[in-house]
Amino acid sequence: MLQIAINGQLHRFQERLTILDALRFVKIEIPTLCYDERMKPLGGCRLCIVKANGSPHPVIACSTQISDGMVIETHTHEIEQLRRSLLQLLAHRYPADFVREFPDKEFHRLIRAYGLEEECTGKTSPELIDESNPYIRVDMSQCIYCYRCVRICEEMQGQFVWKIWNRGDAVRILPDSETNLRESSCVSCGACVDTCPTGALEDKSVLSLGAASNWTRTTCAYCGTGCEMNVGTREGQIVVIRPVQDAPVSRGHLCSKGRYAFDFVHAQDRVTHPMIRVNGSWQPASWDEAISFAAGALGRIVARHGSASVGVLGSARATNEENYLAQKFARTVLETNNVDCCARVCHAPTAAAMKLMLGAGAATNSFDDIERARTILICGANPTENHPILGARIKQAALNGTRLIVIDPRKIELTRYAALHLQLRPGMNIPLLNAIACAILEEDIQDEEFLNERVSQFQEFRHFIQEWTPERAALLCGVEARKIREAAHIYAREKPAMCIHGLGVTEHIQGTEGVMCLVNLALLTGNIGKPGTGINPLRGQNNVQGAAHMGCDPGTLTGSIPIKEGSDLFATVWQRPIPTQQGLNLLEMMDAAEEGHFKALWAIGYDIFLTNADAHATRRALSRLELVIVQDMFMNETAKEFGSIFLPAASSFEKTGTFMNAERRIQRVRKAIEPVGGSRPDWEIICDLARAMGKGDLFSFRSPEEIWNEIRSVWKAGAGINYERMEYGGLQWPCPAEDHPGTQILHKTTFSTGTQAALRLVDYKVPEESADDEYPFILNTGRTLYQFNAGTMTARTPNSLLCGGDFLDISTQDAQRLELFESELVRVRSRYGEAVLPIRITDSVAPGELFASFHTPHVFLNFLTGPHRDKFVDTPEYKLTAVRIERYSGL
Ligand SMILES: Nc1nc2c(c(=O)[nH]1)N[C@H]1C(S)=C(S)[C@@H](COP(=O)(O)OP(=O)(O)OC[C@H]3O[C@@H](n4cnc5c(=O)[nH]c(N)nc54)[C@H](O)[C@@H]3O)O[C@H]1N2
Ligand SMILES: Nc1nc2c(c(=O)[nH]1)N[C@H]1C(S)=C(S)[C@@H](COP(=O)(O)OP(=O)(O)OC[C@H]3O[C@@H](n4cnc5c(=O)[nH]c(N)nc54)[C@H](O)[C@@H]3O)O[C@H]1N2
Ligand code: SF4
Ligand code: SF4
Ligand SMILES: [Mo]
Repeated sequence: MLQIAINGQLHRFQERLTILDALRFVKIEIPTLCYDERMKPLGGCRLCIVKANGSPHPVIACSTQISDGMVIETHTHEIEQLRRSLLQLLAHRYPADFVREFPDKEFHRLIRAYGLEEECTGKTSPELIDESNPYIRVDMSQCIYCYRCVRICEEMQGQFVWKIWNRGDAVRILPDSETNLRESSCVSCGACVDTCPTGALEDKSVLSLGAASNWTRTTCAYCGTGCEMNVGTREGQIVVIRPVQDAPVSRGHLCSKGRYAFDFVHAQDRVTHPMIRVNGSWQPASWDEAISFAAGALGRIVARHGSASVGVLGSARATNEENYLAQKFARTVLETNNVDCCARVCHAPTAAAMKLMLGAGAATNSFDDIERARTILICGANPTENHPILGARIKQAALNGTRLIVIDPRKIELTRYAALHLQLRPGMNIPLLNAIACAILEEDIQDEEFLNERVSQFQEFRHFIQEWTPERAALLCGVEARKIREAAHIYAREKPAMCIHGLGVTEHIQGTEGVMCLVNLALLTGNIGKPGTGINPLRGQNNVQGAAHMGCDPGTLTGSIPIKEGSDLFATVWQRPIPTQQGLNLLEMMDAAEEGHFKALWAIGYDIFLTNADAHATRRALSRLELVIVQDMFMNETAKEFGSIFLPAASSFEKTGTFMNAERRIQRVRKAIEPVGGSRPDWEIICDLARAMGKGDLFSFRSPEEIWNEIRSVWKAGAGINYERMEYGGLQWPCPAEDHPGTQILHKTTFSTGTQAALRLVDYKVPEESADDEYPFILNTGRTLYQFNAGTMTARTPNSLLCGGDFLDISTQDAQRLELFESELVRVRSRYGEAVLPIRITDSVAPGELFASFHTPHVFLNFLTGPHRDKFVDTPEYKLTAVRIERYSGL
C-alpha cells in the first residue's frame, strides 16, 4: 500500500495506480477531455494536470503513477488558471450554438464550469460536415483534437478508420477514405461517437428525435455475444442506444446492430394486433378471439389425431422464461415432446458432441479467455461479422501478440491478423482436424500428463489416427501438409490455446463429428479446463443457448436433462406426468407433416420457411398442415404463406426476462418501452393460451421473475442465480447456490461424465455433393455484418443502406472466365431449386467456390440448399451445395 496526501488529507492506495485513478477512487473530480477509461491514457489535453510534491511543474494525472509519500493538490488557483487557459484556446475555435443546444456534452460542461461561453467564437462550415453514414453525423468544426475517436477506433474496434492529417493549426481528422465516412472502412459501431466529448461526431437519431429522457439497462437482442446496452427513450420511443461501460462482455462497446439497428420496433408494418386467416385472407381479431380460436383449433387436432400430431417451436430470440413456458406448454398442455427451436439448425451438433464427450453441451470457457490465450484456433466462424464485439476483442488480442490459426474456406477478415490460415475446401474439417491430431502425435508434442490423468481411449486413438497423415489429408482438403503440421505445432506448443468454432463446423453432414474432432485436439494437448483454453462455440442468437437449455428440445428437459432422468422431478413440480413418447425435432416434424401425420405447428419467433434448408421441401411440409400459429413481430415468410393465426409479440425492448449468451452467462432483459400497439410479451401469450386450454393452474405466473424462480426449482445448476444477483453483468452457470460465484471455466479437475474423457475415432465420409460438369461450383452460405438471419429486424433499419441485400461472392478468376461483371444479377441453380442474386467479385472465396448470405425473402437463398443432414442431430447441410451459374435475362 502507498500513502498519499491529497489536498491535505492522507489516503492509502494499492500500487500501480495513476493519479487520476486514485483521485476517482476517493471521488475527487478533476476535469479531463482526452481521457476515457476504455483506452490507454494519452495525456494530450493536459486538463487533468495537478500539483505534485510542491513542484512548480504540474504533472498529468492520467498518465503519472502514484508513488509513496506523494503530496497532491488538485485545485490550486494556479492549476485552475492553467486549465482555464487550455480550455480558452479550444473555445476560440468552437461554435457557441452547440454549447447552448447540447449542455450535457463533456466539453460543454467544462466550458460552462470555467465561464467560457462568451469566448466560443468558432464557426461551422459545410465542408466540415459529413452526413454520408446513415447513423453518424460528422461536423469537424466541433473537433477539439482529443483524438478519442482515432484511439477508440484503433484500440477497441481495431478498425483504424480515423487518420490525423497535417500538424499544428492545420491538423484535421479524416476517415481513411479521405472522402467521407460512408466510403471508408468504418463498420458503424458507433464507438467514436460514444466517446466524442463534443458533438463533432453525433448520432443522427439524437439530432432528429432529441436527447433521451430515460435510460434502461438491458441486453442486446441480436447475437449470442450478449452485450449490455443502455436504451435511451423519449416519450415512449427509443431514440438512442449506448454501450454499458461496466458490462463484462462488451466492456463499453457495441456493434452496428446493437448500437443502431432498433428502428424495426416502430416500423410501419409491425403487426400490432392479432390476425386470423379467414377464407385465405387475414382478418384482424381481438386477443380473446385469437386465443380462443387457437385453443379450439389445437384442441380439436389433438382430439382427432393425437398429441403426436402437434408441435411447438420456441424462439432463440425470446427470453429463457418464455422458452421454458413454450416447452412446458408442449409437455403439459399438448402432452407431447414435439418441441424444438432453431438450435436444431445451428449448434445442436456442438451440444451433442460436447455433452457426449465432456458432459456439458456448452462452451467450456469464457470470453475473458480470449485475452488469456496465447493461441486462438478459429474454425468455421467469422466473428468480426457475426459476433463483432468478440471479433474486435480477438483482433486486439492478435495485435498484442496472440497467435491466430484460422480454418475457413474463405479469407475472412481475421485471416489478415492470423499467423496461419488453413484455407480448406468446404466440408473437409474431418480430414484436416484428424491430420492435425496425427501431426501432434507424430511429433510427440501431446500433453502426456494430461492424457494419463484425464483422457481414455488413447491407444485406440493413436492407432486409428496414424492413418490420417497430413499428406493424405492434404489431397482431400487442399491445405498443404506443411501448414497442417505448423498448425499442430502452434496449437500444441503455444499454450494456452483456445478453440473457437462456428457453423463452418456444425452445418455439415458430419457436423457433430467435426466438433468431436475439435474436442479430440483439446484433449490431446491438455487445452481444456484451464484459463485461455477450451472448446467454445460462438452460439448464434441472443438466446439460442437458453432456448435449448430451457428444454425446447424433444429429448431434454430444462437444464439439458434427458427426459427419463428428469421426469420424476418435473412431474412433481408440474404436477403432471411427463410424456414418455420420443418427441420429434424440427426436421422430423417437417418429414412427418409431408407424410401427413403431423398436423399443427406453433412457431414462436422462428421463420422456418425462409431459413430451413431446402425450401421446396419446407413448403411441401408446411402446406400440408391444418394449423400454423405464428407468433412474431412481423408477417414473416412462414406466416405469409402458411399462417392460420398470427399472434403479435412484443420485442425484447418491451418486456422483462433473461437471455443466456454463448459463455453460459445469464443476463437481465429490461423493459424500456411499453409493448407497441396491441402486441404482448410471449410469456403472457403462452399463459393465456394455456388458460384457454384448461391448464391455467400450471401457468398462473404474474411476472417473468416468478417463471424464473420455477426454473431455478427444476434446474440445479441455475438454482443460485436470482434476479437480484443478475442486476449488473449477470452470472455464468453452473451456479448451484446463492452464495456461489458462478463458473467461468468448466471441467477444471473432472468432466461431468467422470474423471476421464474418451477420445473419439471419427471416420471421414465423402460429402453428399461435389462439383461436376452440370453443377461446377460449391456454394457455401452464411451471414453478413449488417443483416441478421431472417432479416425481419435489420432489414427494417438503416442497416439496409449499409448492406442492401444478399450477394453471391465469386472469385475474380471465375468472374473473368464467365465474363460476369460486378453487381450483375445471376441465376444460381442447384439440384433442388434456384435463386437470383447479384454477384460480388472478391478474392475472399477460392476459385470454384461461392458464398452467399440468406437474409432476404426476395432472394430466398434456401431454395438452393438441399436435404442432407447430420446423422446424429439432423442439422442441415447449409454450407455445401453443388450449383451452377446462369446469365440472368430478367425472366
Ligand atoms: N451479422 C450477423 N451476425 C449474426 C447472425 C447474422 O445473421 N448476422 N446470425 C447469428 C447466428 S443465428 C449464428 S448461428 C451465428 C453464426 O456465426 P458463424 O458461425 O460465424 O456463421 P457463418 O457465417 O454462417 O459461418 C462461419 C464460417 O464457416 C465457414 N465455413 C463453411 N464451410 C466450412 C468448412 O467446411 N470448414 C470450416 N472450417 N469452415 C467453413 C464459412 O466460410 C464462414 O466464414 O452468427 C450470429 N450472428
Ligand atoms: N442458407 C442458410 N440458411 C440458414 C443458415 C445458414 O448459415 N445458411 N443458418 C441457420 C441458422 S444458424 C439459424 S439460427 C436460422 C435462423 O432463422 P430464424 O430463427 O428464423 O431467424 P431470426 O431472424 O433469428 O428470427 C426469427 C424470428 O424471430 C422474430 N423475433 C425476434 N424477437 C422476437 C421475440 O421476442 N418474440 C417473438 N415471438 N419473435 C421474435 C423475428 O421477427 C424473426 O421473424 O437460419 C438458418 N438458415
Ligand atoms: S463508427 Fe466504429 S468503425 Fe466507424 S469510425 Fe467510429 S469507431 Fe471506427
Ligand atoms: S456483438 Fe452481438 S450482442 Fe453485441 S451488440 Fe453486436 S449484435 Fe448485439
Ligand atoms: Mo444460428
